[in-house]
Amino acid sequence: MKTKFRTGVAVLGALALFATGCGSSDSDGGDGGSASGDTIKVGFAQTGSESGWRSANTESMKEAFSEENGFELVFNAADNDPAAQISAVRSFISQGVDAIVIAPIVEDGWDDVLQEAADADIPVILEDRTVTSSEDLYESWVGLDFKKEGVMAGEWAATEFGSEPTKMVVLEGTTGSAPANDRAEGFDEAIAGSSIEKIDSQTGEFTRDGGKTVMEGFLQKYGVDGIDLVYAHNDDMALGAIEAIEAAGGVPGEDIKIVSIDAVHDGMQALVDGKINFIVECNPLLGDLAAGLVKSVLDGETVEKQVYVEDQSFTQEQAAEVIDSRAY
Ligand code: GZL
Repeated sequence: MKTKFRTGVAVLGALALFATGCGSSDSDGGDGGSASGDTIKVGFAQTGSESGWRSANTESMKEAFSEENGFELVFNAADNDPAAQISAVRSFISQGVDAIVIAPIVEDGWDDVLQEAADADIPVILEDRTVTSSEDLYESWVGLDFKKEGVMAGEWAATEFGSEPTKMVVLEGTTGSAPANDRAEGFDEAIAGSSIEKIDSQTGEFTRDGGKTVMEGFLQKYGVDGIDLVYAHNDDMALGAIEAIEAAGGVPGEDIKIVSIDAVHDGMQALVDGKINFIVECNPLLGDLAAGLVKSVLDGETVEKQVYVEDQSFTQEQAAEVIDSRAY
């Protein structure tokens, strides 16, 4: 049964502070290890390095799980390979780490290794993406509401195109990942009843090259004139689509409008430049919240099962106002 994160605690203030660098690690990351003051050894299983978002997330996690904050971090990036990521978690268990943090590449297939961590009495915190395993198998999850992000993107599209017949192609995120599944679900719900027709949909694996290759295929199949809208599950794929559209002689943002998710700097710059038309943010700066959860769990404190961060969205004008002051 898929666990949907509709309860839990929404934190905007704490993250907003950290996002602007005004926060202090003392309130979440903490100075020094657990209450006992010992260094905390944490295994962090990251997805890989597939996008600008992922780079910002990794940087945030490494800054929060620093030696000065009382941690010894064992870091693994699984190059978007779910089997390799599970092997990394098993390695953390055999190393006897104090806690494990996972950004799960895909939602399924986690029951066995999470049970092995529980049997070894090693608490697991999920950051960013979610899993379909029972929530009894992890202490807490901190991240974003991907379905809501999809709804926000779809509502913009439905408003932008109204009752005008619109042919849309979708650049999907990693197959089987929570953001890909939930962003699709939310967007489809939001455009229900509109005149937007999804004529094609394919994964670009959240990468710029993947988005470019898939968009090149769509353009060969439908032509610039046969596509009105691109819904990209992340900015990196949208940026790849921009390259493909321009190479085909089209004008991105005009001949073919683009709506995307993440709001990383390169995506926001393309929005300012009018090559993307609307972006929903997905804040990657989760490190301090994840570090705070690890310390709370190890100190025997009760933590929320879901801690999710509110999203915002940007038009071209709004992006121009904030792009120079953003933390990523
Ligand atoms: C979302 C995150 C997604 C981003 C992509 O929280 O898991 O993975 O949207 C990233 O850019 O690759």
